[in-house]
Amino acid sequence: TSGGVVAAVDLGATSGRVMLGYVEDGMLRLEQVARFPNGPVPGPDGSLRWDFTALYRHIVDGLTEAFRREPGIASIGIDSWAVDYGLVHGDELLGEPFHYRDERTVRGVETVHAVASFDELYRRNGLQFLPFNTLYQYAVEQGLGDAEVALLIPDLVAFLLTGAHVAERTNASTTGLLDVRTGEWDLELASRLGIPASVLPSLVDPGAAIGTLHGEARERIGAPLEVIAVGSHDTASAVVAVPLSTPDAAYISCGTWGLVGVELDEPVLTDAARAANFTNEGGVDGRVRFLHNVTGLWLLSEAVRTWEAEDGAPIDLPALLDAAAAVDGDVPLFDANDPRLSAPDDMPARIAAVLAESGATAPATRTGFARTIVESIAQAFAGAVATAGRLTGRDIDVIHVVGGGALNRLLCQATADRSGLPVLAGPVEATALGNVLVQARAHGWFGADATLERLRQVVAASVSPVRYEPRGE
Ligand code: LFR
Repeated sequence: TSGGVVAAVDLGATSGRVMLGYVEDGMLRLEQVARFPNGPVPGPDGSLRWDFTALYRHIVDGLTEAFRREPGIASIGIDSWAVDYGLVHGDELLGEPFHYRDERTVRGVETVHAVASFDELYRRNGLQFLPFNTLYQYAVEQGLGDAEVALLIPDLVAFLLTGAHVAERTNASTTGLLDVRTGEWDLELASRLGIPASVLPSLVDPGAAIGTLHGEARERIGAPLEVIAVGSHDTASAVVAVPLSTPDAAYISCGTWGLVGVELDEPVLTDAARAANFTNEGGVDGRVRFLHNVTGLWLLSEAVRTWEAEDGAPIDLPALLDAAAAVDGDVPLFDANDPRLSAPDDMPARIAAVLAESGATAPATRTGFARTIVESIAQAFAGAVATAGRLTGRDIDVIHVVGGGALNRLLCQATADRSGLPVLAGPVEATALGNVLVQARAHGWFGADATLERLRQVVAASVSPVRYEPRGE
């Protein structure tokens, strides 16, 4: 077999990375070139934004270093969190992109639902209700009319690098403006919502060539490298790299969020799926990511951030989790998806308030608190896995946990215990691996027409998941 090396830009809500991905003898290996922090920053008007300008600088620096280390790079692929976008006029980005946790979306939901009910939207776009879905953000977007084009974050990076306007399809599926049946823009819905068709770029599929580095990016990075579309929604890339071990396996892509579900060939748009708020997002190769968003490690990282601010010193998270694992007896649980827990700041106080409402008392120690958070996430994971099985008629027999959460042993064990199912944890770097795999396939390194199943064999050959057995009562 053949092989080579590609660069993957992978932007998460708390950090971004540039990686080199090597494919040799049907195996995959990643090397981290750059890692940089990310997170909400206050905008002018008190809004929550992303510091996209800084992110882009880190990306170009990282790619420059990647090319210096590895002049043989065959292409670049970009993925990030979903739904957020930049408005562009000419070469200019009209302001830093809003963070999906900004509260303006509340107004957007009202505006959109006055035109199209959630029931109708679900029939058209198949998406679970999340107040930050792009269409709600567009509804309150002042500058939409002045923009030449609106580009989702990975497409925005690709535009700055190459000059091309595209909308990669897996990520476009999270806007709410893509027809779930045809995979094309729903122009009728867009027009009813006052969204000009001109701001919606042409759709491309993972594996398509987007363009070649141009202008300043080409000068800085040093070569006319090609940018290739990958599953540019990070979750779509992560699902590519889940080494699904049985036909009825479920997955949890666990980072800031826990995306809990199964892969399907066709969307499920039943009343039951809508009521359970399950989403039909677009996957690579036209697959459907039928899943539910559970608030994931956000709860823990925000709590830790608050405690660190109180202490004025960093907290050793692995040590905290080890201590939390040793806590004896039951801890109180709360609903991880309570909307009051989605905004930043004061997470321990927010959780304590939610607990108090149900008559429970928050644990007095940080260790107890950490245990409560992890068990509550695991409980929500187990519930969503059971619901995914019920809604699809599948008898789920194993749960694959990928992403950073795969390193959290307490969470993996608690998920096994609470679901009664074995958990296979890993790969931790699923998102970057999925990004690399789709580029590698486009270069023909796995032979002509390699299927997703073939790509997953490569993952299975390259990483060994850690197995957690459920501990019965
Ligand atoms: C995970 C993720 C989720 C999406 C959320 C917001 O990183 O992409 O799939 O619902 O972030 O974009």
